[in-house]
Amino acid sequence: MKKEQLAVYFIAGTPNCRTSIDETLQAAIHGGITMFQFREKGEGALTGETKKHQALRLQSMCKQAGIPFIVNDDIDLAIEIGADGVHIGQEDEPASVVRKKIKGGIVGVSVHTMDEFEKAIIDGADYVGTGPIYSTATKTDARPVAGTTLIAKMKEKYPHFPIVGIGGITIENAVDVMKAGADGVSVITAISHANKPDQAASKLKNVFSKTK
Ligand code: 3NM
Repeated sequence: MKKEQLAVYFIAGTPNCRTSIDETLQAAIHGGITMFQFREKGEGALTGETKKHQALRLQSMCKQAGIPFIVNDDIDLAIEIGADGVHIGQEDEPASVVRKKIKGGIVGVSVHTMDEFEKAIIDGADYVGTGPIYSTATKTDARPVAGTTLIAKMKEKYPHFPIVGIGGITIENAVDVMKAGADGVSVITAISHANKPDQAASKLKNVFSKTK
């Protein structure tokens, strides 16, 4: 994958969206997001065939737009529908195992310490997401707020490895995440709860363009 694809990385599942997830993603694509992750979690989350059909609709929108479609956690679904990749956390199967299953696809890993970061690199991750950078209400089991210090340290040691910040990122604070060295920002609320998700995505893209 190219680092530039992390610039504006939108994540969503149906419970995160105020209107339909299809409309929200279409608007976000229109606004210029560079990558999308289907993260179907929480109260009211779809399962089974309904989840699969939702995934297929979103995948097709991403394909048309030429942006990677990533599935959160559900490796079997990702393989079944031929997603561009998966994103896993520390509680999921080890990245080394997922790397083998997903073959040439993108493997993203959530990391919270330098040790987890270095292990993800060794295990064959293509990028890491680190957070929560700021306070977030979206992930109930999020770790303590980390700020941007870890991103800066990670970039100092591995300047070329793709890193995206996540957690509580907004149009206003995205600039600090980019300046700390992140290759992009991952957001749920900043786009999915925006009155105009297309404008929110486009503003985040502008922050990226001005800092990189
Ligand atoms: N992972 P929002 S924080 C999915 O810290 C996720 O690893 C996090 O949502 C981590 O942009 C988070 O609404 C939630 O804050 C991000």
